[in-house]
Amino acid sequence: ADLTTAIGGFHFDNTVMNGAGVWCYDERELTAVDTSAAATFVTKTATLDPRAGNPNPRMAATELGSINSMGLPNKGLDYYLDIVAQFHAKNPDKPYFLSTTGLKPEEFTPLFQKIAASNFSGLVELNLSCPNVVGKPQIAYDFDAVDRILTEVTAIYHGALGVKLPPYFDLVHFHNIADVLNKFDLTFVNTINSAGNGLVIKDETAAIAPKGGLGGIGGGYIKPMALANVRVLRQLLKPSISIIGTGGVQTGRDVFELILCGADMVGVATQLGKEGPKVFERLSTELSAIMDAKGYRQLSDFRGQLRVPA
Ligand code: RRO
Repeated sequence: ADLTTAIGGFHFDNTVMNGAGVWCYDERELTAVDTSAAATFVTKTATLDPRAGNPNPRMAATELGSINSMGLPNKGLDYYLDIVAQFHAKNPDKPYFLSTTGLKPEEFTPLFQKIAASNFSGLVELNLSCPNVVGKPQIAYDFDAVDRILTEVTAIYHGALGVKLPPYFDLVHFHNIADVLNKFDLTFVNTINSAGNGLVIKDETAAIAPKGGLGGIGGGYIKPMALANVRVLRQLLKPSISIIGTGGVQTGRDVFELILCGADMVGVATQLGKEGPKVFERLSTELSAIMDAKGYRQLSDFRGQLRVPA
């Protein structure tokens, strides 16, 4: 089957990629995703200055998924701008995603001035949903803050821009975030980040150390929330905003279901961490088999076509 897709004017030869944070920290990891069956990669979320992140242990995999409180460890914006430029030089027709965020309100302008001044020509994914920096709330749960940040950023940055969102759990909140995002010329939305501040216990002990054991939950635990967030945001966002669906993908069936809810591209994080970059080949093969069995030749044959009982 034909698994090609597009986001804005950017074309991709597959529909699965990594979710930010997994297999994207440095040149070695990015190269492994770049040379896999993945459509492309997104970098680890970059801050203006490099960060070490939270103390270990800060990530744990479980049978059902994962918990992490990495605390935004990254090599800094300059590193990722430089490395993406190198990949772009080798593969001029392959669009790449750069993830970034500010740690305080004053950082967004210098971040985007720097990106605008660089030769970056891919898509920027502005992470508004990191749950793990001590003392910092998840920005996208504050709708006025999102409005202020996007007003500021879109005034100085005119390249392709999207936002990474946390899961929403209330229909009023879906409307609130969609009303803000629809005011801007965004190219895409990526939904969902991990579900913030869960707790996993092993042997009467929290699985991770930071934040008293609390961390973002990923994997199979959050798939129903990912499906709902993709589905409802597809219904509420203007059609010019594409959707990357991320959350709980373990099989080609999960990729299929996110597309059925309206996803244009699908992100894989927890399962990529467990299985490594060969996961993209398996997911593509499984998705193709499902499409072939149903007689779907391309993703647009079923994208957004979820049926609901009458
Ligand atoms: O680095 C992290 O702790 C982290 C980030 Br920035 C994020 O967006 N989502 C997540 O689960 N962990």
